[in-house]
Amino acid sequence: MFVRNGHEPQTNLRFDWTVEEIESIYNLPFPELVFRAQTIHRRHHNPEEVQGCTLLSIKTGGCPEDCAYCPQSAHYQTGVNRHALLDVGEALASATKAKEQGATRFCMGAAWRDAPKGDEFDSVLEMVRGVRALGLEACCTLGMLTGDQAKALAEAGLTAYNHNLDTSPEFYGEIISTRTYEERLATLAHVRQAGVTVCSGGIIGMGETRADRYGLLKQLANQNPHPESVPINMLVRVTGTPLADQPELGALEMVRMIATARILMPTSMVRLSAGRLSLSDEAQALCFLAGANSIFMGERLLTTPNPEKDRDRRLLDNLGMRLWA
Ligand code: SAM
Ligand code: DTB
Ligand code: SF4
Repeated sequence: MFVRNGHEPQTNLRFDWTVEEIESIYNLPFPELVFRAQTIHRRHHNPEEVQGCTLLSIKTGGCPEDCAYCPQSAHYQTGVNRHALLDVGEALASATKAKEQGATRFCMGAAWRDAPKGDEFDSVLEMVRGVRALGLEACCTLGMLTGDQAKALAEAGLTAYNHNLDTSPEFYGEIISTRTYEERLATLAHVRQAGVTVCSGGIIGMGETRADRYGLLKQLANQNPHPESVPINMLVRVTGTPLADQPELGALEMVRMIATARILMPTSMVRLSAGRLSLSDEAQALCFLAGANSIFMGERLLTTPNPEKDRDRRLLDNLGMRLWA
């Protein structure tokens, strides 16, 4: 009945949203916003199901970039346990466990500025082939990619590449100084050209204004095609990072962000990503009503905690919802 995973042909969609239009959607009266988002959601997705994804940090910490939110940046003292690239066997054991727990997508993250050349990259290709052989979707996030690296990942069978724009072009410089917005966009173009689906989203709660959230959504929604996958993260405030003391953003802001993303990008997967530990069951239910159709499962995201599997099972049971089988 539904074409899953943002693979529906993107016809009759718009790629020319203005900031004013996005602002007027984002600020609709809450019942109207959620109703519109849910109406669009039901046209393209099964509202009873969410996709379960599992993350694995295949290379942790010591990253040369200075992303102000990130526990893995070498610029900040966060106490993260650094480790070099995992063995292929370890990564695949973790993917096997993720599958047993109901995940259908396995995402491998590495704290690199850009994907390496040589043996390490070959190991990542091997991991991708192994994850695909388990029957799972494979996603990687390895930093910036060249066109050739994107092609090699495509040949290994990679389903999606995650590379977030994080925030608006205007606010970006407050958060990251070691690479530019244009470099991020260039990597996304390489991924697209290689025929790998694009996973790109951002983070809210970093001290940005609502206008910055509209700006991020405009960047994402005016790509043609839209990113097939749009992760919306709520900042996980990590001690030692410059954003550790940011005031907590209310959950309703997350719901507005998700609903607006759903309205602008009807066929994409909208992923309720980091930050679920700070959301109540009721807030997460509102996120699903607003069109979120994926969660990260398992007790750990990359380096920070995530709800335990029993809590998620109870949540979905209580809502009469289920994971993709
Ligand atoms: N190093 C690669 C890169 O930045 O492209 C891949 C790994 S990086 C950790 C993946 C994404 O995680 C970032 O783009 C960011 O959006 C998200 N992220 C990192 N730390 C976060 C935090 N504390 N809270 C929410 N999201 C976070
Ligand atoms: C995304 O947008 N969120 C995930 C995934 N893509 C790679 C990562 C969230 C990381 C949260 C901080 C951590 O656990 O280190
Ligand atoms: Fe490095 Fe990625 Fe963290 Fe930025 S978000 S510091 S690039 S691991």
